[in-house]
Amino acid sequence: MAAPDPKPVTTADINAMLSELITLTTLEEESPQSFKVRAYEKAKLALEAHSGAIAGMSAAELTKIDGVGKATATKIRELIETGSVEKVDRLREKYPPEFVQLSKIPGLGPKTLKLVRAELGVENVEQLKAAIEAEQLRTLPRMGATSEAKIAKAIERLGLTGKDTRTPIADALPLAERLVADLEALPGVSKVAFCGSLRRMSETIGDIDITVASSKPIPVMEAVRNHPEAVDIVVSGDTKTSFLTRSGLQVDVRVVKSSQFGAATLYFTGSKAHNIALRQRAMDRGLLLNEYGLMDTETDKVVASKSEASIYKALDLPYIPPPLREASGETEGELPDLIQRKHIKGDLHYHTDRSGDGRSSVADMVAEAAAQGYAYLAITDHGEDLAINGSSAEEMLEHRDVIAEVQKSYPDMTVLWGCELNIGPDGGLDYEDDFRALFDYTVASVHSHFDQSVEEQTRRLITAIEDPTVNSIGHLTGRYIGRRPGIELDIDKVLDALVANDVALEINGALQRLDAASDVVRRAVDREVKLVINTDSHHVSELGRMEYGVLTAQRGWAPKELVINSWASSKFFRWINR
Ligand code: DGT
Ligand code: CA
Ligand code: CA
Ligand code: ZN
Repeated sequence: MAAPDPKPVTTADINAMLSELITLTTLEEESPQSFKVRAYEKAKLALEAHSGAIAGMSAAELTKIDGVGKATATKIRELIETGSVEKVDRLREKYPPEFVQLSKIPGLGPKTLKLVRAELGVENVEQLKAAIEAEQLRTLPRMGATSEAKIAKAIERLGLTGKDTRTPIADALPLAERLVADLEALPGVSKVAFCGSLRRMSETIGDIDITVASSKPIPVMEAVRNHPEAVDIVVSGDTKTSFLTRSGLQVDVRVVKSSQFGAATLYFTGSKAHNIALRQRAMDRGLLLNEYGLMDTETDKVVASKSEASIYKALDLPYIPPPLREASGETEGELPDLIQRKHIKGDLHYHTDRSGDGRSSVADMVAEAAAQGYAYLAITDHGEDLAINGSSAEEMLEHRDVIAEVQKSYPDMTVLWGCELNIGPDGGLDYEDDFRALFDYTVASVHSHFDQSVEEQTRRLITAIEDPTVNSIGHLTGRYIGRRPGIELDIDKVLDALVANDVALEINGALQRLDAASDVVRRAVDREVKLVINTDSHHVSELGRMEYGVLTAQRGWAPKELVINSWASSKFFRWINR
């Protein structure tokens, strides 16, 4: 195969470059608040909010975008023209991936990190753990036994230990989607799917598994080895290649015949325990199930292999969606009438640029929701107590008029004037009670005070749930998967309060959050807690999160009937006005 032309640089590549530049510059400047870091961050947000094709723009055109400075524009052009950015390459050498990983540990800021490296020679997690064990961290200036213990706990919670390092789904899924698209574009490839824990919507991913259907595996393997994400080849054979990405994430790509694609995707999606249950079921029927197909053991004849659905059918099972394949009852007895993306009739946690962190206008956000075919929408900009991002009562009243004006253009979609209320440290909420009661719809969420005790946090949540102006609880724990642990709660007590007060529990579809988590959703379903699946969009590009929210709901076995934003308008409005 001839050397492929250099791949054109996409918006996703530019975004990835800027993210990396921000991470590396934070280390270099020893502060996330440094002028340079803030300039790159500002530019990244501005480019995300920009609708035009960035890759075709000149440096001069780029700097015309509000927020994009000359330094960023030059680097973007450098990436487009040469395929790399010299400054990034230089910083990468100074801060290898293993070292960058250390900067993700809460409590270990760039200044401390520099000190730990210079004084103790720590370059990676293993060495950091050794230094903690030897009680060396506490000897550094501004450090002590308490901060040392805090960092030790953070390492444990993030699972950042050598080979056990798991990647948050928010980092793995976009990469997998890009790889799948690139492989689909290869000649001779008929189907591509990512499988494994990622397809089952696990919160963290050990490695990415991709299955390709093609009758010509050799050139597919060559293309995989030459892929720009493949910085290190682990193994490569005729039908399987494993490589590492720059961040150290492993990707396994396997090529199978088109006729065996169903059996292969079923096998590599797992889970292992689900596979074992299916294989046992096959044996009970005189059949053999493996990654090539479902076979009759007497005649060796293939019973099913082309599609997953045909295999489940031959095993007398309904099609089991991937998020349920965890051997937690899905092959025994009835499945619920699961919520699906097509059932969703509205988004009920949705920001505009009225919020300090919102990046699209009311008109644009509403237009994008209408394009989804939604019947209703709740605009829930931040309440007044969220420093810098919130709005005063007066601003909210003006906002109501703006929303009412935009509403006129969308007769088929009801746009609600809502609010995302902050749950204070004691469970108190934004605004006066009377004012709060004016909103058409509210979602109340925790945004601060993450280190109270379980008892305090539980009380805090229940106080908010009992407030008569609260319709739903947003992102229950406030976690960022793999980055920030959420608040700790007595989940049973919180779920009981949700039922008693008829308040809905949000499943937030942002990949960093996926909060409430699927195991909490399943416990909520057992108690018939009402659920609501939202995107928490802050920009018109974020509405696709609804799919991830739905998959998380499925992983929690959520039936359609409990999901309030799958209800017809009449039923939904009766519920919020009850
Ligand atoms: P991960 O990568 O740790 O997040 O989790 P998975 O589930 O993606 O696991 P992985 O990548 O080791 O293997 C992918 C799938 O392949 C797994 O979900 C089920 C299947 N598989 C792997 N090893 C075995 C095995 O020993 N027995 C069976 N029945 N299936 C296996
Ligand atoms: Ca995997
Ligand atoms: Ca694997
Ligand atoms: Zn929000």
